[in-house]
Amino acid sequence: MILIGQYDSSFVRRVGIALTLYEIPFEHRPWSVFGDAGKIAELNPLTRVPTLVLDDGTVLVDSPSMIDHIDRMVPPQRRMLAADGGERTDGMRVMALATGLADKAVALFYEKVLHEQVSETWAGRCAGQIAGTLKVLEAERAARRGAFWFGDRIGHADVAVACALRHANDSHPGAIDWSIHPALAAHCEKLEAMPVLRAISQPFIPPA
Ligand SMILES: N[C@@H](CCC(=O)N[C@@H](CS)C(=O)NCC(=O)O)C(=O)O
Repeated sequence: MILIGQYDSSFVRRVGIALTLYEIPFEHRPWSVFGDAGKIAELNPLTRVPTLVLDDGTVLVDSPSMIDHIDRMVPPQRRMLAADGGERTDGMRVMALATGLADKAVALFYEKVLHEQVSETWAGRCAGQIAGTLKVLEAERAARRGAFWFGDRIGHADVAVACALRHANDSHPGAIDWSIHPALAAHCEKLEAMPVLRAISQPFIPPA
């Protein structure tokens, strides 16, 4: 299995973290969506990362389908998402809030660096969507007393939130006011201190 993309992408990072926690061997190719666009496009017409090449040559092109695939490679008791019921729905919902926030942080970054004239309408909309999602995630994490979002075991939702917020914070320095998001600050600090998050990590590199 080959995971393509740099770990400063929250989407690539969360897949790399899940593969590592599941002890699934994989090759990592830290290709850039800009510098290595041609090589990525040969595998993934969307020219995006993560791109995951499975052992049979199948190419997966977004992180939710990768997480779904690798979950099915491990026994049910090791999976980082409840098998069914309300906790599965909640896990999917928190993951979607986190990855949706990450989508908006990426969109805002591209707006700022790739357009000669930044659309203040679009930039303000993205910033508002990020702020609104942070508020919801903060309230939810504050209401949960467990070591992790859904109890005492790390799950995909925990990782998705930590990766999304690390990327948003690094790509938009100062944009997250941690003083008004103390539960998320504690969550991220705890996750980022884990050996797997320290290993699957890379400082943010803006497109050249
Ligand atoms: N929904 C996708 C989002 C992937 C994504 O937006 N990746 C960014 C890097 S963080 C990318 O490839 N951007 C290049 C582009 O969109 O052209 C996922 O979950 O994998």
